[in-house]
Amino acid sequence: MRKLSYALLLLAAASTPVAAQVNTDVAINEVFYGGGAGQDWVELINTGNGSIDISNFWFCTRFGYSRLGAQTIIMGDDFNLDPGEIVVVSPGRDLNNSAADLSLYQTNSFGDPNQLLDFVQWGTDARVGRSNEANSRGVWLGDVPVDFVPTAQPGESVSFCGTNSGGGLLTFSSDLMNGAPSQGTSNDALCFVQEEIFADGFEDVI
Ligand SMILES: [Ca+2]
Ligand SMILES: [Ca+2]
Ligand SMILES: [Ca+2]
Repeated sequence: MRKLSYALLLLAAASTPVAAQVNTDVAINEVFYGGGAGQDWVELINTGNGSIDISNFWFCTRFGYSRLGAQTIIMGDDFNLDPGEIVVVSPGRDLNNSAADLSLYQTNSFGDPNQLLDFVQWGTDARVGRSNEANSRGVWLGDVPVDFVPTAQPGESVSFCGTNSGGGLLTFSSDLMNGAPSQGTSNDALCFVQEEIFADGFEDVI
């Protein structure tokens, strides 16, 4: 009996978790910035294979900061994202309607590029926020001129239609598209329509 208890003790010690690894496969999937205070929203998606607690992740836009866990969930159940799960949250401030950036950080060490997971900039090729960090991190191009998505029309959001996003992967402005919002659901309808247009155009050229 004593031997068994000792063995159980060893087992318990061996299975004690070491430092928790932060899973960072989370991406900015869509941004609606054209509203006023309290109307803008950000859609995030877990692109990885494990669950991710994003409550201590941060947004930064034009050097304004918001911790996700302190924000309102507009669509979705909580800040723990299962693989493929989408959540829509308030950015905690009025995102600029014509030109700004939005960064997703895994900590509040905003000057450290390694903490930056995803980034998007719209409306300007100037540095208005964290484009230097995004460029250093390799998630977005440009140390002035900065890559950027044209300003969306009224009522439109900007949706991610590319393949690699979040978790420190490089995305281009051409991976993003302005159009009808799909708040809380995949961007497939918008992205698919765009692919069809490209396909038709290609056929016409031939
Ligand atoms: Ca959840
Ligand atoms: Ca706004
Ligand atoms: Ca969407």
